[in-house]
Amino acid sequence: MNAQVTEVADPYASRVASQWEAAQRQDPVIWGDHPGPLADDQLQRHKRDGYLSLPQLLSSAEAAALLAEANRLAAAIDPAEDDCIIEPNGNAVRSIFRVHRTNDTFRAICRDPRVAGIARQILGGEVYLHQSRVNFKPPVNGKEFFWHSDFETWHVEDGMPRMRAVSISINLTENHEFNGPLMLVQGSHRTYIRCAGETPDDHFKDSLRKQEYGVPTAEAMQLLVEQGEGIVAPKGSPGSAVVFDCNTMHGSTGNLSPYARTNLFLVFNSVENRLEAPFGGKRPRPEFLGERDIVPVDKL
Ligand code: 6CS
Ligand code: FE
Repeated sequence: MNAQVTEVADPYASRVASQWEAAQRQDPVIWGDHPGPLADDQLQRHKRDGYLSLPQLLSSAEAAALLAEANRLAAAIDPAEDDCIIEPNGNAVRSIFRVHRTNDTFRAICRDPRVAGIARQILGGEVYLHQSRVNFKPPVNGKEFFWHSDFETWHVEDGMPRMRAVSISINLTENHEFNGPLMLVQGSHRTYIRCAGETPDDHFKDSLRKQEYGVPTAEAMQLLVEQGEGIVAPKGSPGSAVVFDCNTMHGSTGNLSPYARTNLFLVFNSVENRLEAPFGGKRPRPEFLGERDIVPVDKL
C-alpha cells in the first residue's frame, strides 16, 4: 500500500513568486481568555484595529531612567558588535539588540507585569522574548523604517509558525510629527501580504539598516489602507507605548528633528509558537534577532 504523503501548504508563504498577493489571516488576534492588565474595551480595540495606544504605560521618571541607560549603552558599545546596527548613512547607532539578555535594567522592564502581563493576556499564556532592541533614530539624519509586517520576516527568515506574537514599543523620548513616529495601518493585521521576490543570503545585514525585500508594493499598501481604516501615528510622551499585532503593517519616516527618537521595542512570542526552520528555506538568522533559547519571561 502506498502511504499517502500530504503536502501541507504554508498558509503564510511569502517571497516565493514574482507577484504579491493578499491572503486572509488564519489565526486569532486574542488567544483565549487570559487575565491581564488590559480592560475589555482595550482588548476589543486591539483585536479590531491591530494596535493599542497606551498614553502612560510607564511613568515619565521610569522612561527617563531607561533612556539614560539606553544612552549609556550606545556611548559604550563597540559598533562592530553583532547586536549593534549602525545607520545606513554614517556611524550613529541605529539599534542595539537583545537587551533583555544583556542588561539588568531592560530585563526588569521586560518582566514587569504591566508589560509582560499585556503579552500574556493577548497571547493566552506564557510568553518569551523573541527579539528586543533599542531603536535610537538619531537627530536630523535618523533614517526611516520602510513599511513591513514583522511577522512576514519572522516567518520567512526566522521560522515563526503562527501569528501568535505581539510587539510593545515603549517611547523613551517624546514621539511627535517631526521625529518619525511609528505609523500603523489600522486593520491591516487581518490581511497577510505575500511579498514578491526572493530573500538574498544574509539578508539581515542590509535589512536592519534599510529593508528592501519582504516589503509591500504601493498597490498592496493602497489595498490595506482602503480596506482598513487608514494610517495612524499615535503621538506620546516618554513612558507612552504602542502595543501592536505581529502582522500589523507599520513603518516610520526619518527623524528631521534635532533630538533622537528613542524607543524600546519588545517582541513577545507564545511559548507554544516557538521557532522552527525558517519557512523561506535559508539558514536561520542569528539569535540576537530571533531567540531560539526559550526562557519564559518571568524566568529571565
Ligand atoms: O528584522 C526584523 O526582525 C524586524 N526589522 C525590520 C527592519 N523589518 C522586519 C522586522 O520588523
Ligand atoms: Fe517592525
